Amino acid sequence: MKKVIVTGITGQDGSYLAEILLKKGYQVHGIIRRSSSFNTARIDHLYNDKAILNKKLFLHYGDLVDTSNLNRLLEKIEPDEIYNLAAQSHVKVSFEIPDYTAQVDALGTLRFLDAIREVGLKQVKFYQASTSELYGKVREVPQDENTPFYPRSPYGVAKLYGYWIIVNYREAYDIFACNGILFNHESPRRGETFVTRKITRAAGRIIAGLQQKLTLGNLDAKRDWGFAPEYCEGMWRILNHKNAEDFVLATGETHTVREFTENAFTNIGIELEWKGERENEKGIIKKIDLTVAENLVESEKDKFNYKLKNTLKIGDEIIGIDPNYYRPTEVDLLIGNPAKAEKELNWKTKTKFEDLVLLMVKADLAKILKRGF
Ligand code: NAP
Ligand code: G4F
Repeated sequence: MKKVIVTGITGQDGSYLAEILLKKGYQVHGIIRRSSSFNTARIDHLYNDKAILNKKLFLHYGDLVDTSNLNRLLEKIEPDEIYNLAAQSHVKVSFEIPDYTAQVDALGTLRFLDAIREVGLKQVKFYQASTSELYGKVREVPQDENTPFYPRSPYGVAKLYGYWIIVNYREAYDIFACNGILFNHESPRRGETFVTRKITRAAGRIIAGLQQKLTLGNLDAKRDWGFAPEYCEGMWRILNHKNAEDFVLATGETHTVREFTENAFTNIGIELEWKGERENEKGIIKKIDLTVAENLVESEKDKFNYKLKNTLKIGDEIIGIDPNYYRPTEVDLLIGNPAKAEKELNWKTKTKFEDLVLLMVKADLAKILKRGF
């Protein structure tokens, strides 16, 4: 049985990757950090499975800012593959905590690579969660493995260090280390403060009568959004390619935050109309049909404890802008070219933009009607 270490296993990607690796027959060792309350919600379904926990899935405390612990874990586990997904992953937050972001996202990667060298694990393969944020103020459209980088946030700069230290250790010490340059990927497990999940959750809460308004920042930023589990399968393919190389994973399509918002609200029966400009812009209800939301989750209604209960009407202002969500430097346009991954890894996204929005809205609405919040 091959052994694998996954850092960031409690995150969106880590939870999907753990499922994929367990299905492929790996023994999975997840690194979790100590928190004052439970932080394992995304892997509880694995954690609570007696056939899996401490048989195929093992959890260890660890932190990317603690070198001694990384060495001990590598010596004890002797993994065949390592997926380094742990990060302070929020771009806006990285402007508030740039030093910590660099400690984890830049130096954390170095610490891990150096621990591999120190322990002498010659055969181990290392995946680094690189990002389309490296392209930042983009130098070409679309972006691929040869596009020059121009990061626009402390997060992007820290991840750029991570990218180059992978390349350097690969060339200097012959470590099988690869960067997956992944464009945005989302799911019902996405953190609630990233824009897609913030929108789909708010759509559910607004139609359920639990929230009056959604407040956003830059509506015109464009992102290449895909479905997270497909990208986690791509991570495995990158590490199981014959050569240690870097790959872009993306859909090749781009959409604005505004389009994402319009789509999400259409899925719950609300057609939006935009009025005003910049921070005075507002999203107003142009048409509303409550049966759309009811029909969306009809098949799950036996599990619900709550009912849709709202007083929404045409003309209500349900979206506003708060400049606090603007970033000091923004990444305006991301669109990836996944041709290399399609050709060499036989990897391709399946879930289209509209289907991604739909599945996220549906999951959030069902969750809200089950739990009541
Ligand atoms: P996420 O949901 O924010 O998960 C981040 C994970 O890292 C969590 O498990 C978190 O633990 C853990 N973590 C944070 N700081 C840590 C530390 N100091 N030591 C150990 N663990 C730490 O992120 P994600 O969306 O799954 O993304 C996974 C990786 O891919 C990240 O490196 C991200 O930067 C990168 N990436 C993501 C995307 C995307 O669109 N999702 C695109 C490109 C690259 P807690 O649960 O305790 O907070
Ligand atoms: O959802 P976001 O916070 O994701 P962002 O900044 O693109 O970063 C994500 O993708 C990267 C890959 O490109 C990852 F490396 C990174 O770890 C993370 O997963 O913001 C997307 C866009 C931005 O342009 C932002 O300005 O949405 C805009 N936006 C508008 N209103 C907002 C909001 N973003 C957030 N988080 N919250 C808002 O209210």
